[in-house]
Amino acid sequence: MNQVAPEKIRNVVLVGHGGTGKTTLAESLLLQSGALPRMGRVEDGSTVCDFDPEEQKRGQSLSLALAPIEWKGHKINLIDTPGYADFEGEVQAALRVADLAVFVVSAVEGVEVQTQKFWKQAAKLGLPRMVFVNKLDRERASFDRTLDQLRATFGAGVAPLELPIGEEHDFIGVADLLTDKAHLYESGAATVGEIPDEMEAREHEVHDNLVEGIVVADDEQLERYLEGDIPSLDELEHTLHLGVDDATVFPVICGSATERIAIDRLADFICEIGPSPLERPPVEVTAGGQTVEVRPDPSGDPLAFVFKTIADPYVGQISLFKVLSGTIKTDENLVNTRTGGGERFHGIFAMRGRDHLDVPAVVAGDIAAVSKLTNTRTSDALAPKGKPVTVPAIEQPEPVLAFAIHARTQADDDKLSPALHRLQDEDQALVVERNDETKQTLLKGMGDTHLQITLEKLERKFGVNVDLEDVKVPYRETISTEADAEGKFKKQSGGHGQFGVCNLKVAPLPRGEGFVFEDKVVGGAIPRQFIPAVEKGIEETMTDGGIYGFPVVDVKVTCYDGKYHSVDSSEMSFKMAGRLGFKAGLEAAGPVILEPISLIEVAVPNDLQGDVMGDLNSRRARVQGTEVGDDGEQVIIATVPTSEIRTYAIDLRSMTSGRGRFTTKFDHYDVLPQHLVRAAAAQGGKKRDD
Ligand SMILES: Nc1nc2c(ncn2[C@@H]2O[C@H](COP(=O)(O)OP(=O)(O)OP(=O)(O)O)[C@@H](O)[C@H]2O)c(=O)[nH]1
Ligand SMILES: [Mg+2]
Repeated sequence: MNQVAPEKIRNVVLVGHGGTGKTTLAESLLLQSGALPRMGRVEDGSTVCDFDPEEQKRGQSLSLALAPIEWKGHKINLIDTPGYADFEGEVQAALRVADLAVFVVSAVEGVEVQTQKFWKQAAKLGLPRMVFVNKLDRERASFDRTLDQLRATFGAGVAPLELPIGEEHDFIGVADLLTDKAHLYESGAATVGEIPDEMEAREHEVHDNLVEGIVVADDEQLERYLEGDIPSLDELEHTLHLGVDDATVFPVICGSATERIAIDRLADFICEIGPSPLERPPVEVTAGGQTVEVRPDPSGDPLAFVFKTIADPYVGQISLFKVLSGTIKTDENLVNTRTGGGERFHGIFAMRGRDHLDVPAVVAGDIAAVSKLTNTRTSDALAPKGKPVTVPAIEQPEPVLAFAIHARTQADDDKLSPALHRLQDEDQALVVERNDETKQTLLKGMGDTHLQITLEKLERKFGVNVDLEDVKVPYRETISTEADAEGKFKKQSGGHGQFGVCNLKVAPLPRGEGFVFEDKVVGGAIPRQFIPAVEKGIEETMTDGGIYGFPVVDVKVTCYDGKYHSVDSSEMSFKMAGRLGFKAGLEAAGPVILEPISLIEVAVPNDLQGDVMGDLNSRRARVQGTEVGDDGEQVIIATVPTSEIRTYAIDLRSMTSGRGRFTTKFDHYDVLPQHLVRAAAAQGGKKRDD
């Protein structure tokens, strides 16, 4: 792969809803640029970018993939991304290192949910955007309908640069609205000619709209235009280029990835109107407590930012990085600014799908890969010794779904934790948590597909088999009334016996007050040194579990009397007496189960508010109120039992076809309604005949 100067680099992320044709478009661009002998197909798993077995099996992308191409003296670093909601983390990473986002939209389905979400994320980063309307060869494809949706969803900046010639089976090419020329295609090869007569009127009308749309971005040009002096093609392209750069103009072009129509034009537009890394605002990093700006200067201090980590079963760890400054050569020695540890760039290479293409060096603004860094992970920065800088980490979406996993065999268990670490290295959206209270290992992620694939990778890449369990609810228990109880521990069957008796009063405490122990023993009924043992026995029982087997909370225990034996009493006997007395006290004081209650905020479009509210009510939720969200959607705020929302991520997605999102956090504990006690108690493992 040839090295080019930063001004000739284009870092382009292909982004959009699942199935719009991003991977196929990357494939088509690779073929068009001569990087491939023939086109692979998603359906048979033969594309460059979907190289993971899980991707091939499903016919969908699951993680970002690189596909660099050389085009007319430029290097276009294509970054293919997954469109499915579970893999948003991958899109976030790609958006961080791209300089241009090409939104792939299907001319059949139009603007879909994920496309809108990713657009907002790109807008938040101020990233230049353009749209490729794909699948115009398909039945029911409509460019006009799609363009209307684009304008309605993304606003006035949407500027069509082309019109399709023909549609559905008759789709044969595009009309360029700037040059007024027709580009007709046969197996990817274009012939340029005049606009077909039947299109001329429409083409001229849209051409004029486009020119107007462009000149408004430049006062001098607008003035001349109003005086009838039409700017030249170069001037228009330059103004368009500026509008794209500052993310105010969003060009729309069109084609078909599978029919290879207008793919060359996409590559041309990327090079001609897309920004190079030099045209993007400098990256803000922190150095010595100061915020400093870093520009992609090839002669500057080397600075690499790792945006993706791959756990390759053969090569080991591969780190994908963007050079933010300087030039990085093979065998470069840099320092990981998070760990302070040295890292040597043994062999750097360009990654195209799973293939490694040797590169001698990587200049500022470019993207490449390196294997076997010892202790570097995604979002780490590497800089020269003594020049520590911190680059803002890639934001990761909060996990919304948890699976509880259990290693199938001891052998699996031995391998489980290191394997999970490796998977977390390559998948920032995956969270592994050990819940000491429910004694479960939880895998947390963005959805059921995300977690299912994690399990498949555990097995395929690391040979670890696990079984799924229900995620246990961290119930607690407490008491509802006061009661007196006696704990008697007596073992006097020859030899050193055990004897201890304590009399306890148990009483409920307000929620959240925990545990209070009161010593009201008088007259040495229990020798002073044994009273802490009573308290200890009670505390152990509270941790180990009460009547239902759940941790006990919010209880006051008063020890007010007891009996002891001068020989047989010991700390042990009074600890046991404390345990027994406390258990009996709980039993007599109206034990109740406390269930965790979460605070949930659900953001949904107005038209779905009723359904979502109704569904929340059916989950025993208490709606606190609603407010209007940042994007004008309705945000429902409610408290809801945590047990009722264990699969809410899946349920909300199907209820709202992916248009809803939610966040939750623990809020408080509340008494579990009686009719649910039996089911909950089954989890605690202790039955009580209520
Ligand atoms: N007719 C037609 N089909 C297309 C075109 N582009 C892609 N497809 C088909 O659309 C389906 C999805 O294509 P992909 O390339 O996997 O789409 P994607 O956007 O990468 O999907 P995700 O990876 O799931 O986000 C495949 O069956 C492709 O063959 C096109 O221009 N015309
Ligand atoms: Mg794909």
